Amino acid sequence: MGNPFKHICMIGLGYVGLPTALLLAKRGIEVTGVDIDAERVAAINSGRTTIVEPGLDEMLRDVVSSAMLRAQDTPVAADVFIVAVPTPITANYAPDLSHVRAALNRMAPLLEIGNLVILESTLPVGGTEMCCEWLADARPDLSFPHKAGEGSDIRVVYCPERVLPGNTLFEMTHNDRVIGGITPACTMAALQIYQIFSQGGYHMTNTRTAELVKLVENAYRDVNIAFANEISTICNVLDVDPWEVCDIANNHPRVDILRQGPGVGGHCIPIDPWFIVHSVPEEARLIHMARQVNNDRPRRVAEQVISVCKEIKSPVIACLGLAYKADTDDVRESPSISVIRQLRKSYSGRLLVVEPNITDVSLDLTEDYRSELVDLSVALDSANVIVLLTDHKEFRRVRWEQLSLSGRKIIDTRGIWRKNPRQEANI
Ligand code: SAJ
Repeated sequence: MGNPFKHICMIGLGYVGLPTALLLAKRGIEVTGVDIDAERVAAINSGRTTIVEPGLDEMLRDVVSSAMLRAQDTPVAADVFIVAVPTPITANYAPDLSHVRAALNRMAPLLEIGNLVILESTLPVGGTEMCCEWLADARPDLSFPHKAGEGSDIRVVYCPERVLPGNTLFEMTHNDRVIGGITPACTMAALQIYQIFSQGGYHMTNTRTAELVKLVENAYRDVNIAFANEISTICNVLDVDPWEVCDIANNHPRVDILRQGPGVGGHCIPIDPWFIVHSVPEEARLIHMARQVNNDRPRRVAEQVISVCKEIKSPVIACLGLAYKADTDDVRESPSISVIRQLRKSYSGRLLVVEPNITDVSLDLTEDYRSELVDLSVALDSANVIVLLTDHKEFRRVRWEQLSLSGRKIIDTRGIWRKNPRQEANI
């Protein structure tokens, strides 16, 4: 039996929606991609991506030229609607579902009996049922599975993405999928969609379990990174090299500590644990504490840089790396920006920034923080304090001899230049 779903409307063409749309289109499914960002829509229709991600450009050119993907700013009627819009947190660390709600409101008038709605945006536990309520309010003429069960007119599923930015296309085709339908019929319908392009396994469950699995995965990573960061602080007090401690401890067959760093960035790990904390604040003590430990890292890095500057007559600081992690241009929630913001509270001298993946930085960074975006060579020539914040490949290639000018201070928050570990300060 062929797949009954011929036309998919993908709402949100960002880090998750665009690659998913491409993989479906590449396998012969007609995809209409929807995004409220007019520039992004125009770029996609002309075969250009707005994201640095291996393999994406090539695949986009391919599916745009074969007309299997078209982007526009409004949803269209389709067999399947996939929602992949951001779910940030509010100023009070509560889940902000406003983009999801807006996306559902825009597509609700287009829904027809037999449609499948898949939510890929990260949701708090209970979020999928809430989405069903919103759809049901907008379309009282249709039945939805949270009330109507197996025989509902519309099927609704939560299927979180779990891909690692930087390796998105590979992980999207090879990672296991968690599919949580409101009913088993919903789950089985979504399975048909993911089987079009995914070669990974499938874990079929209910929506609440799928929602919590996604949050737990990111909270687990956050707690492990917080542990590494706390070990680093402890080592600083005890005058022990934290990298060596973790390297040796990780030789134990049952120890696997992640790496300390300047903090945790990106659009997921610094955000998703708060969804758990918000729903069960009394119980989620460790998860809450890990967030606090990791959020505090940029302040500690900045404090250390300032203390090092006091040992130098005319300090010129170069911060290497703005992106939240290696070899991307993604600066969302980047700890590097927090470090720069903190530095500017007490340092008024020259501040250079090197980010090989970005040619144009925001005005905020250059004006509010009075920083200069420069090439790596300029930073290496002019700075006497080098702060490594992101472990981009361009920085990994720098040789120790290029760094270790006499009197120059080096703060390597990622531990990539460990030729002479004792010269690096711990945080
Ligand atoms: N980091 C460290 N030390 C480490 C590892 C990471 O400080 O040992 C920092 C990174 O530098 C970065 C942040 O943590 O600032 C997050 O980076 P990441 O590579 O750990 O994760 P993301 O945010 O790019 O992607 C995560 C992944 N989640 C897990 O690995 C459990 C990915 O699979 C998810 O799909 C993604 O979040 C998401 O969208 O939820």
